[in-house]
Amino acid sequence: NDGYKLWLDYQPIEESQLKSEVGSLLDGVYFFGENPTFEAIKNELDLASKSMLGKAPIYSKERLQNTKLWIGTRDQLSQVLSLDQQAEIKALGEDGYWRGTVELDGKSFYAIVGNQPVGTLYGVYNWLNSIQSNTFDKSTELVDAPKIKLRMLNHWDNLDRTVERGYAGFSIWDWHRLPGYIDPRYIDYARANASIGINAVSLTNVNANALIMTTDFMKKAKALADVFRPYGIKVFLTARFSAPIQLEGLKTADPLDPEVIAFWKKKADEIYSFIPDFGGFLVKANSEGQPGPHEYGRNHAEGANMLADALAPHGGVLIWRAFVYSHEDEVDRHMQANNEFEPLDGKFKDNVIIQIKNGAIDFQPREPFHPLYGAINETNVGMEFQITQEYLGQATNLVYLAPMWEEVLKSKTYKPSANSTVGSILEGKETGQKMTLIAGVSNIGTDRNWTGHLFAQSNWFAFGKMAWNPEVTSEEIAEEWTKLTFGQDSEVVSKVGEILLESHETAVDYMTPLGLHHIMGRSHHYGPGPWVMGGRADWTAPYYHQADSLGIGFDRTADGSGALTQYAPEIVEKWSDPNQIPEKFLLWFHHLPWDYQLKDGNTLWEGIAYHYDRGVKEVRQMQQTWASLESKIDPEEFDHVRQLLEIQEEEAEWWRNSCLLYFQTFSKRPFPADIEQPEGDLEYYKSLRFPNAPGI
Ligand code: BDP
Repeated sequence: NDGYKLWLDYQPIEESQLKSEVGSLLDGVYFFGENPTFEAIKNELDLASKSMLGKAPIYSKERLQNTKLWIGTRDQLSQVLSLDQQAEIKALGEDGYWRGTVELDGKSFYAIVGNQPVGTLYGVYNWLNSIQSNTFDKSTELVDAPKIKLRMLNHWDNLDRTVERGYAGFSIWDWHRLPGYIDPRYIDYARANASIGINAVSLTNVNANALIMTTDFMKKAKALADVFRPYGIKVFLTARFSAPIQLEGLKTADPLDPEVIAFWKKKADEIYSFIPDFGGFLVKANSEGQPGPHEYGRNHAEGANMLADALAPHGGVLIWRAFVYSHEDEVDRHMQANNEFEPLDGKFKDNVIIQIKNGAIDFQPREPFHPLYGAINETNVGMEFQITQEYLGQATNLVYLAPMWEEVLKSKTYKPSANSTVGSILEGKETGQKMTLIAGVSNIGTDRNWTGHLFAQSNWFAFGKMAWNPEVTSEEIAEEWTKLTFGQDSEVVSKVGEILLESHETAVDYMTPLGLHHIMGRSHHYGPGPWVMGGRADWTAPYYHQADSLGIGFDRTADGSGALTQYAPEIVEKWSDPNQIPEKFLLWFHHLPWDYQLKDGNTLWEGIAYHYDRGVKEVRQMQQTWASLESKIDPEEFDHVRQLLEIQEEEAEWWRNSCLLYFQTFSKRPFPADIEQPEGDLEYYKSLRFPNAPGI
């Protein structure tokens, strides 16, 4: 098994009651009506049935005779569903579905019903999933509906097929052969996304290339949109703010200039002529050198609203990123997004969403939630997670990210109300926001298994599940993914679950424990680089760790940079006190002496050393756990993960040795005697260069 089939590999079912029950349902499938989404469902049922049961489904032409399984929409089934059932389904909204048994004239039928065809598709995937994980029970009714409207992948794919921060090969979009050639992989991609509820994709890098707005590329994007449509997936593109200058030779890209306004309106009209259900634009502006409204003395709202107006007549959405910071600004980078966006709250058009990263710095192994959550409440906000592991071991480290996302989603913001959490804000519960969004930076590429590391598939999977329901736990998702990927064996399920659930804390331990951050290698972010100096201050490591002879950590309290004061008073009060702040965020907000006493009685210096050392030991534990499953895992998959875990062990040691030897030059203290003594020479670690590190 090379992993290509992802969680949709539909393992054969052993002889059992489940097998005969499912077999009998698939012997009489009736579709209420025809449409492209139902064709997609048929395709999935064919694949699943052949693989799980060894036979093709039988489709009946008549809804009563020889029929067991009904598939359709609420409208289509209105004559056979009770009024109560119809009301229940209607309440689920556009993407919701119901599945259960319906009695008619003394016969019972199993029905999968969505309000729209795409809801039916989600219901079918959920049903197939319950069969694979052996939880299908015909007598229980099941309803489900997403809590977030736009569940979106952001590809950082360039038009030359390189992928920014991509670690799984090249871009799966073969722009050169599009629109004429439809790679079958596009369909498998759409199936995988639909099966976990993802319903939007932005195809191109946020560091955008204006060429995507040319007619030729629009035709290529249209070809992809046509493939994705039956699967309920909308296409978005990244818009480069300077496109009017680059493509049309205008003198300016000023958002208030009539010619600029006309340019974008014309572009939007043209895109919609190719893709009538086009999602909209995703924009990175005035960040890391990208063009934007600031060049013309305009603010983010003026820039975003101009593009939003161009999309509005077509029902499009403008997603504007809050990832902004400038090195001319002397202020702590942590504070810059709030400084720029809080004054603009309420000034954005209704079809604008501000897409905010989970934390204020940049997808670190662990970050406290971004202080913009709860701070702007008259503007639509959406989440940006990073599925690709830019700062989390890239393609070689096994790190299940769902616990990190769960931690952020469950964080209490105390704003706008006492019980607000990041998740409740995103769901629109706090402000009544209707257009809700959770986006994730994709980890997909041309590698046969899509994600480079087999276990990185779990992150794509978990992202979809959490975007659908931000209240689900990482533990539930881990179990589901494991069963779908490796089967039902209880030892496998529990041991893989252990590996998954401990992997994030493990990575934090050997990379950035106790709130340390941004100490990775320069620009490629591969491996440790706590010594990285030179150039922009906020691109150096000492800017973030602030180690000196007295101690370590970034003082962001009111006495320091003041970034902490951007949070709600409840948080400010607690986190300002090093004894009350959760230790996982200690050095994120405090500069503390090397002998500062931690909760377990160790000094800060000892604590740092123990965390790094534990991280390495935890990786070895993961190796052992994996090794114990050898007889139960497909040999190809087993060996793939075994080899990568070996690399991960070496990299964890590299992290530990580098960081501890480096920080020791400031702390001037010995390592605790009971840790594995960091070996090697700091100069050696500093001299390592990785000119071809991927994904830059
Ligand atoms: C950082 C990446 C950079 C991205 C940037 C962004 O290092 O490649 O362009 O974020 O999100 O994480 O715009």
